[in-house]
Amino acid sequence: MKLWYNCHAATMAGGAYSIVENAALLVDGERLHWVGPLAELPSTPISERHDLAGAWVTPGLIDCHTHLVFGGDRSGEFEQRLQGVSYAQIAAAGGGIASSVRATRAASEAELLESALRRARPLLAEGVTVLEVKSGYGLDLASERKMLRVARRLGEVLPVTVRTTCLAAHALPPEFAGRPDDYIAAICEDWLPQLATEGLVDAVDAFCEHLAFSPAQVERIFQAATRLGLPVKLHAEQLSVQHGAALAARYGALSADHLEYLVEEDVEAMAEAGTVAVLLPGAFLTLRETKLPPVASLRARGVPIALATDANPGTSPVLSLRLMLNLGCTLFGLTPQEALAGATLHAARALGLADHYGSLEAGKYADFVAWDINRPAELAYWLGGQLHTRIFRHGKELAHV
Ligand code: DI6
Ligand code: FE
Repeated sequence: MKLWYNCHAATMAGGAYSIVENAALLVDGERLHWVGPLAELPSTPISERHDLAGAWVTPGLIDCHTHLVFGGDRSGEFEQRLQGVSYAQIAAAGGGIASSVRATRAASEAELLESALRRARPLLAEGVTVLEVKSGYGLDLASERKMLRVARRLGEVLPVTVRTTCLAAHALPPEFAGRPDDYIAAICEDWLPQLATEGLVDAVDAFCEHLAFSPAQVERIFQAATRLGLPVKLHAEQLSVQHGAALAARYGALSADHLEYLVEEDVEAMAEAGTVAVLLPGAFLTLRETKLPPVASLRARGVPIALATDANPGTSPVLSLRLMLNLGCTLFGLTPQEALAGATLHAARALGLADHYGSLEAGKYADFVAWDINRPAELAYWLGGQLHTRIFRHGKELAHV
């Protein structure tokens, strides 16, 4: 048994933000054996003792919504939008998601891995130990497979747990122009069963929006996922009311994400289903959206709220989850405590990993970060920069990433 002591811990134990001052952690191999006040340390043989010098310890951060794997570069679109060209105009001119699809199809697996590694490393360096990665810039079977394989490789090359999500229903590819229902059929009948058999899919997502797929089309995707025993999640209510969140809740979705246009009755559906609300302030900021997600109702009805980067080349070029803690507070009105729970405890639940990750509790993986800060609120307070940290994953300290 290894002991970490001389620290305070934001444990998230018992399903909510919670702290232990003058804490200690006992680690048995890859898992936490005990976490509590040092004064109550159980007597057990200890092989190593580590002094954390008064640090605050949190669970490893969890980024539960990213599109980290993609080819190409859309920083030129950023400049166009600054000149007043709209996201829709850029898309109509062949840019937007279609531009990432062309570049992703043209890139080799090695090239995609190399660029994804460059984007993942800064996330890991600030304490992310679990990362979700979506497909959705391939939009043909071979290219979706390529993206998901690269996502899996990220988890082999880097010290991070990766969950893969198939988002083939992200946009309509040119091959299916004018035939969205045929495209949905290809995903449901052909692609998903194959990709699932190949072990490449941990969950299934779709983009439910007037400029993407309708609730009826999304429902077919959800039915196919359910037949394959795969959990679902949804890009819902990002730009308009589609009642995607209620549809997701009906299918017991792990999460509904974005939610700026979420309506009251659908908050209730999410609460009843236990579906996590994943808020993405990076996309909100980048699109200069003004409609706020209904945080007060989510809170009032006890819907767990997670925060994630939505790292993607179009609407959220975000490489810092800790910055999302700040924006979750400043833009959406979360408290720093809610923000931290959102990037640990509730993010784990949004990935179906709550039994193993997201809090400092006996039996879970010993993924934790020791921060050189005075109060946990500092994690949401600083914009950017790199706080001094020691990062531990599965019981072992990471030298560097
Ligand atoms: N919502 C978004 O904001 C991104 N995808 C989605 O479903 C946009 C992705 C892009 O522009 O590349
Ligand atoms: Fe997204």
